[in-house]
Amino acid sequence: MTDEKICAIALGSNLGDSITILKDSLQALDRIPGITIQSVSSWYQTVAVGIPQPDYLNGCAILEVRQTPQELLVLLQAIELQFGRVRTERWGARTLDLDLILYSDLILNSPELQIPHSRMRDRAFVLIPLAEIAPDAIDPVTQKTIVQLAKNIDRKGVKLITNN
Ligand code: PH2
Ligand code: MG
Ligand code: MG
Repeated sequence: MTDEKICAIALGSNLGDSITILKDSLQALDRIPGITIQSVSSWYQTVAVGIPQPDYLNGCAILEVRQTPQELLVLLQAIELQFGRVRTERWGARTLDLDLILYSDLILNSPELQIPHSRMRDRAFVLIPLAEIAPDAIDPVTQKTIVQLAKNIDRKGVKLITNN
């Protein structure tokens, strides 16, 4: 464990009762010692990027954590499994996807974990919810804020479903 760090995660689901799964997974995260949820975005219905599959529900959350990025990755994967995630094809439909997007100002490129998330800058379904709750967070790679990154993104296919 380290000192407390602020990080951002992206949540997604396109199988099962997605809204319940997403909300329950946040509760499960908040119950873990060393993790405190600071804020949660609205939920968005988003057209699937990549292979054809049902629309997703996506959102983002800001966490305060004592865990290292590697410890956090293990915990996020355990919660994915707890909510019925089955790993079949890459980018395929899933009950729950929890991706670590930002971890303080860390840049990490290891085989199992890339921070910031390598595709976050192209993904409206990450940037739009993240811009709601962390507009001024800085991407340590480009030094741009989330709002600046979100400005250039195509918003088509991302529809607001629920405000929190
Ligand atoms: N996740 C993927 C692949 N494609 N598309 C949307 N709209 N939302 C996602 O969360 C998503 C996706 C793989 O993680
Ligand atoms: Mg993932
Ligand atoms: Mg993902």
